[in-house]
Amino acid sequence: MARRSFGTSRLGAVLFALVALAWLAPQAAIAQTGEAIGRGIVRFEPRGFDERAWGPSLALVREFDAIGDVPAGWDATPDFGRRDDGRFTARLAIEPGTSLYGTGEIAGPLIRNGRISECWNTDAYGYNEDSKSLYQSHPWVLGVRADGSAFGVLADTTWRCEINLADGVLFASEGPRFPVIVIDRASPQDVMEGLAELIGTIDLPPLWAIGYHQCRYSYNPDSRVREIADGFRSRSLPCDVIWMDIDYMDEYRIFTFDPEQFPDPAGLNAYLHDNGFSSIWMIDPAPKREPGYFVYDEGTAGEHWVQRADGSVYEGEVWPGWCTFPDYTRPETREWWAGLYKDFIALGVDGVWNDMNEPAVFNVASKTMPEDNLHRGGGDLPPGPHARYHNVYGILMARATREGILDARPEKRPFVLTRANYIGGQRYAATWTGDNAAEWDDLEASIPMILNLGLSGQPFSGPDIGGFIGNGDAEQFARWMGIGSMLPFSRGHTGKGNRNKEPWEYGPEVEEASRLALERRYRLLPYFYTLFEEASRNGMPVARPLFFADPVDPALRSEDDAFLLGEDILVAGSVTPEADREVCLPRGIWRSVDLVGGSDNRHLPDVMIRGGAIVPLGPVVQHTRDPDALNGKLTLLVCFDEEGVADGTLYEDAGEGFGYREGEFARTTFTARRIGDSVRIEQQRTGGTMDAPSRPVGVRVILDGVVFDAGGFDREGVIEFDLEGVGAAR
Ligand code: NBV
Repeated sequence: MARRSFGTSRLGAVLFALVALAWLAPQAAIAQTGEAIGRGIVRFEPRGFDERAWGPSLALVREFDAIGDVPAGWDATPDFGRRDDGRFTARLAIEPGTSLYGTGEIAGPLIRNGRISECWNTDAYGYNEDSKSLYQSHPWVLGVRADGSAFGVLADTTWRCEINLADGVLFASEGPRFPVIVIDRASPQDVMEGLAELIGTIDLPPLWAIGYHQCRYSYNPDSRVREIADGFRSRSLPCDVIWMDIDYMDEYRIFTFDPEQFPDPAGLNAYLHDNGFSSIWMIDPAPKREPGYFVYDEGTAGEHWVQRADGSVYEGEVWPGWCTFPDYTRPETREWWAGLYKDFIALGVDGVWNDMNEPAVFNVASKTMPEDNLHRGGGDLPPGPHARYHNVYGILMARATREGILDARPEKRPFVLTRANYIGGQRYAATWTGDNAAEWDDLEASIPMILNLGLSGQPFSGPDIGGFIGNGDAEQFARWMGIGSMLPFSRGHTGKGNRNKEPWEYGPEVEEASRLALERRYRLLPYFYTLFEEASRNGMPVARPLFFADPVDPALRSEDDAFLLGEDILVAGSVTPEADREVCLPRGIWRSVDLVGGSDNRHLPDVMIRGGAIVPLGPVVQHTRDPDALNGKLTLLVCFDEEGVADGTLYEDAGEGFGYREGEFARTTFTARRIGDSVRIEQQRTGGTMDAPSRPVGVRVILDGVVFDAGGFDREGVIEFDLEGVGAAR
């Protein structure tokens, strides 16, 4: 096993636990009531919970009515209480052998037993595993018992909330008494589906958003953006998106463009589109306080700003200097904010990046606005102090942004990336793990961070590949590309003043490793897209922990140097300066596959397929605007189980737009059987009304150490061939 300095120190966990136990100290008990709101889902309320003052849940996708009493024999019942420090608590005891996960965006190891974190959205520049709060809040814990059955606990509060896993699961929240929802089901997967029933899922992203993204703080002027785009194409490095960070703005005024450096944003977007790229542009929440600047003037006229406790407009310092902050709890303000995107999107902007929306404020110790600032609410949301609405500032902003993009361009799927968010926020935006550093520890943390976000309802996330802070080195960068290209959101990014971190900047060896890494991603695109579609239906993470393959195997519970993509692909690479690694594999057959050649490249992780799986592969394309991304040759990668059987699924649609909601998609199930040397694969349409694209079909069979390639098939009926007849590819 790779040595890990970022999260497995036993001593650290024990110390944490001791401190945590001290905090658990005397607690006054509060009685509770519970009611079933779904299959294996019970909502508990502490006595004295004030439903009317509470308002609607911002986590849940809708209100849930009771469907019955707490089921007989239910024992996942929390105890409510009040701690000495005044915080209301809810605590669920756990059985020995229970492993805890989730808690949202958190650095450190995958397994969270013994850890304490706090839901309080924080601009956590340069965080590490001791940082108790990062940018997002997910008051949610997934527990997996020794027998593989699982439960999940959601503290349905937006207030600052400690998650203390020193002794069972304890939530300790500021603010009023809060309800808790417990899911108790047969497996972690089943609990994830339950969570999706409660908090919803992602909307299916456009295909281009699943490609590789290239960013830096900042590519400016616009000629540099073109140069980067050309750099990818001239070197045949696949890439779908180029990002514009804050320096495109006119002195950091949101919804404006620097007249010297970005005089023609529409022209720049057209150039990117012509070259197969999409463009994403940053929008921060806080406009400059400057009479005459249209965003400030409109917001002032509409009374859209967050107020101080005394009712005056709150002002705080951010990039443009003194700024005002939209009060996204107000429906009128969200509508106004959404409307600002109309002209912006009309310039050919494909996606929006919301940063700094914790909200981050400069030159104050709290790094955010005063907790007694006033949000006026509206609609169902009651007025309340910032302490109540702080953790949902980001989700409300992302929601309004998404609605704005959709209004401006109703025929396309919106893409929003947000830094701050709240549980349920995957409904509106994807995310990245903020300002990490170009350190090995941070590369290592990338995997468990993405896995725990996935286990908290956010399947679309990734780290800054190459590290935001500092330079790192070539070896580390290449490894990060290898791992990062396999994570759900795959974007290279780095901070101002750092060395250039485009894949070609480290010399030919790293460029070649990066090319192979990116080609792997594009080859796996049909599989990734199928997984995203699944996530959009049932909330299953795209990147999953190894214990999903066998929740009963205790050896898999802490494995976080490797991860699964869906059920069928396992990615295991070294995340330390040492090239060797020892990963604990789930039982059954797992075979290494060479997706694009060069699988022995020492920088790249091992990619394995599960025995019993068929994984759909596409051709390597440079970007998803290439028609071959949807129509090019489909290769069925087949790895038989012990019985000589394998199956898999492929989801296809237009890659854009909403036709899929009316059935314009094709879901195909492939079932393969090997008898002696002969292979027979049945293709069966199992969903959708769209004609399956008439792409040529090939089959690659992975046997123990031998690979067979067969081709010339089409999308209909049965595929049959003889292994002897096609011969071994290698
Ligand atoms: O907009 C600049 C950066 C951005 O590149 C980064 O990804 C964000 O996390 N932003 C933070 C603000 C300044 C960071 C020092």
